[in-house]
Amino acid sequence: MWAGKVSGKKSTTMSLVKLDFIDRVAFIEMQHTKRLNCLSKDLCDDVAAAIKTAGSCDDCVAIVIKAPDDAKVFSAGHDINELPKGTRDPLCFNTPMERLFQTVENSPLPVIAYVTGSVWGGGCDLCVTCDMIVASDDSTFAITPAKLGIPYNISGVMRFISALGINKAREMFFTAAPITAAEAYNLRLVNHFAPRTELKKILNERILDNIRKNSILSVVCLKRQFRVLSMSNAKISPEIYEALESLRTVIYNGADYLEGIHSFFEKRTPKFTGKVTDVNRSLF
Ligand code: YXS
Repeated sequence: MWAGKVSGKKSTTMSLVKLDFIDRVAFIEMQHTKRLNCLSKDLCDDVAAAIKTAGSCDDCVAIVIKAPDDAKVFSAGHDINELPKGTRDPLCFNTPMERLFQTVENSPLPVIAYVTGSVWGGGCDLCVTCDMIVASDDSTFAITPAKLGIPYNISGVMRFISALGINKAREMFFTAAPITAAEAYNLRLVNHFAPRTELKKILNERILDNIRKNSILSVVCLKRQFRVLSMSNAKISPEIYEALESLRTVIYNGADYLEGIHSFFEKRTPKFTGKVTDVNRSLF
């Protein structure tokens, strides 16, 4: 966990993240590449600390989260090693990955995902949580709970519905299949995509240079408005919320959840045995 303070605008390296300030923009590079930037507690905490540091610098106007420019994988998603082995909600409010998403949402500054390579599961949700995404044309995006028998959480599903529209969100969740950067652009999930050699130029010319010229007070106010308004139609009663959570409890206590995790590490195709009748129909 990095506890240092950024003095001036020099770059700073925490254990798994490098924080550079370039022309009033904070670049947070996830450097846990030997673990494919999977969102372990340590990586989530370091990225969140860097976001908070950037948000507390009086002349920073935007934050970019990135992997190394030559990364094959932007993020392999939640660290599967750290998923609870049943009986505990893997994606509840105060888990490190969810706390990272809350930090992105609550940062006063626009947070941009600069994606190079494939993005999986929680890594995809991190991008969707960001305010904008620019991606290399060889990037792909996949949300993967169904592949691992995981019950995704309500706020995460809401984010995808809000970003993609409900039918494409359903397709991504039900199939767990990656979509290309071009498809994500056509769905308006990705703001801009380009070959890796041109992506930094696009990021600066289409987004950062303009934000640098604008009033940061107005931008901060707009970010808060977008956050609140994008979730404003998510009205569910406490009873419905509790029914959905009961359904999730059945799933992460079920056989498929552990099978999904074990099969991943045993490098084999999962043999899911769950049946629709395992789910108490009265929950619907
Ligand atoms: O065998 P070793 O020890 O070298 O380790 C392998 C992988 O086990 C490991 N690794 C991971 N470890 C923990 N959590 C992960 N998410 C994870 N992903 C990979 O990294 C080492 C190298 O992986 P390998 O050999 O598969 O590399 P590759 O280049 O052949 O393939 C790269 C990927 C990313 C396509 C492949 O590693 C992969 O499919 N990873 C899992 C992607 C995924 O399904 N992520 C979802 C995690 S769960 C999550 O995010 C949410 C909770 S949810 O599922 O609900 O969305």
